[in-house]
Amino acid sequence: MASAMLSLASASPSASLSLQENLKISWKRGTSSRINFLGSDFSKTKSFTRTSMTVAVKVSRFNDITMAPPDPILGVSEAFKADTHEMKLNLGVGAYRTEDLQPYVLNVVKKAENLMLEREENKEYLPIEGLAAFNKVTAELMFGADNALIQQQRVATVQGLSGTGSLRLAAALMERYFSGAKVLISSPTWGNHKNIFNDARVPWSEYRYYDPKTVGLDFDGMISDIKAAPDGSFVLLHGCAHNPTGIDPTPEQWEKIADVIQEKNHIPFFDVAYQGFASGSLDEDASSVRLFAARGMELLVAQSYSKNLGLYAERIGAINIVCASSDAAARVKSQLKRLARPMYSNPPIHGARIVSNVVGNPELFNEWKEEMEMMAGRIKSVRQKLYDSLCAKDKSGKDWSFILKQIGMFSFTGLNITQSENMTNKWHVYMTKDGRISLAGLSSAKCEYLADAIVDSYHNVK
Ligand code: KET
Repeated sequence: MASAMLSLASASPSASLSLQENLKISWKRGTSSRINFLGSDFSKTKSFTRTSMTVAVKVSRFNDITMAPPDPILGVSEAFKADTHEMKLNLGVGAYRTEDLQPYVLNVVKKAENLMLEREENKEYLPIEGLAAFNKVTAELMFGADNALIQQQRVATVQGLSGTGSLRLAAALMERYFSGAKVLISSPTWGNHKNIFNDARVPWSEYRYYDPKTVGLDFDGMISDIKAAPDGSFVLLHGCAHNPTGIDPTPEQWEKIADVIQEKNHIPFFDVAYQGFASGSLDEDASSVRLFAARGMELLVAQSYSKNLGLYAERIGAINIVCASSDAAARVKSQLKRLARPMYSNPPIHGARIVSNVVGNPELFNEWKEEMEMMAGRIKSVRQKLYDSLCAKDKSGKDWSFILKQIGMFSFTGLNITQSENMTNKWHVYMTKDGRISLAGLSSAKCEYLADAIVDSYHNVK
């Protein structure tokens, strides 16, 4: 912190005033710089009469830095923690909770960690591209172990700092090698996408996705916006369980999206943060990516194990870039490593070992699938119960069936900002301001309370 020794006269609002007068003015004006004399506050000094001396004035070099706003998603959890109301409910961040609303560590994760302890594995640095066993199983999980792409070594896979870090690394590659190309992102999308591309200096624009009238997909809008984009743009697609809407294209619609992307020579970029969480099946949730890959298209896929293995804080995921040849894949991988090295050097090992132990071990893999079905099933059951409660409580005839049509962790309620604020201020239900609620943070016991809050906010707040 900057601490400049200044003569009092030069630091004073007016050099002709006495020290005490100067101090009074300075306190009244509420100046933020604290004036210290030999380490003690002037405010605590009772009698001080000498007028000429040198004092230390702390002048921050960071004075021009303004306070950043809280994060629209992670900031919600901070506000929730500060609330002491007994009915408070955190439906902000997409993180799975048990029926008792407690965080959940999967049994397969505990087993994988026990294996790691038994093997007394070391903590040496990983290579820049991450743990080889992890990269192998993660690409297999995404594309299918028997996919020819893998045998042909056409996938450049690099372990990333979960989904976010993997997206960010790909964005850095786009900025370096596709200068000027823009990325199309859905409207709406996960709040962090725009930040990621902004920080990487990749230009973006939006394509239509959500239609508030039908509370469904604006498929025609989406297709025409993708068509209208300059040839060779990147198109960011949510592989499954679109965040925040919970609305995914049908398999037929995916085919048409792939047609347009191919016609336009665009590059599809999948963000897959919820594999297994949409349908309960890992393969089914990878089908959009596999459909594009089967057409021989070059594409990018960012993966995350935050949700499906509950490894939120381990920061484990990957970026996969499918290339037309193994040669291109090797070069792309080398450049991803080159970008990663000065950014974070190499990735953490703990989560990578957990994933490779679970996905690479048939017994644990099957157990994982069962646990994932259990988690996805719990979310489906609270979704149904919330819908039933809304229908029972709301006598206005409003159709709430869109809640049942949405999939994944979230429900996009259609509540506007003021209504969402009412949910929090009056009902202590914490959620993002776009009207999204995380059903993964809801218990059956709280469905009725939540339905009361939604009905009140929807009908009594404009
Ligand atoms: N993509 C999407 C679509 C996404 O929803 C998230 C996280 C991520 C990537 C990145 O997750 P990571 O933990 O970096 O692998 N979404 C939840 C948490 C967050 O905002 O960070 C959320 O929307 O609540």
